[in-house]
Amino acid sequence: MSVEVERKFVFNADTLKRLEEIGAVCVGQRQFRDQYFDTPKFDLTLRDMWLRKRKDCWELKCPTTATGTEESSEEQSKAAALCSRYKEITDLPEIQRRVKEVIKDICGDRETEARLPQEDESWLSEMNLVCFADFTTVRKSFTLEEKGVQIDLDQADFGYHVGEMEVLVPEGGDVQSALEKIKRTAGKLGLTGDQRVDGKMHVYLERNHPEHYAKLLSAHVL
Ligand code: V4E
Repeated sequence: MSVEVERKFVFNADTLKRLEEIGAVCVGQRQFRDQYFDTPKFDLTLRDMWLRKRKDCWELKCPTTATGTEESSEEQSKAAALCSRYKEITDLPEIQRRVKEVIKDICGDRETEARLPQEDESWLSEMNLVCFADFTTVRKSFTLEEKGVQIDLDQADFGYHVGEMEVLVPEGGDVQSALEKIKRTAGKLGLTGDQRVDGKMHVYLERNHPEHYAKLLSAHVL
């Protein structure tokens, strides 16, 4: 399990020029379809848990438990506020276990199989999970000299584009150093704004599922 620390940013034609100037290397372009799942009452996303299938792989993003020791100055806190941090779980039995924990809290201990073959998706209906978002993204990725920083420029098929810089921190690793890397990279790219930039899901839900979107806004998840 690792923690993803990332900052979203607005990009335009100048960003590509700037990336070249700061020595970013394009490591490729790929396309992927994302399908996100939740219960009809939004039990996962209202807990800021995001269950996704991408290219036949399952992933669950969950909030991290803040340690409270990471930001020691006001400047660091401001920089950190522009970043999101999520635990990324990719092991399917572990994903199923965590989702089951949530479902169990709501509907009691429903009988679900603990381990199911990856290709068998009956666990979704057993846990009352339905697909609420389905979209495709074209992603251009860049690496930088700054070790461990990846920059992605995403174009989603529903007409929204967004950039993100990301550092993956192994469990128990140094989140503060990841925040500093992101801050340095933002500086190199000339990102001056101090507003958080909406991710693809934010815009997707706002446009396609206003009821779900409104609930997540009220719960301060988005
Ligand atoms: C965590 C989260 C969602 C799941 C999708 O996360 P995101 O990193 O935006 O997607 P993507 O396609 O860039 O995934 P990657 O390829 O990096 O794994 S959807 C909404 N959230 C919460 C969230 C939030 N509250 N604020 C921000 C800025 N981002 C995400």
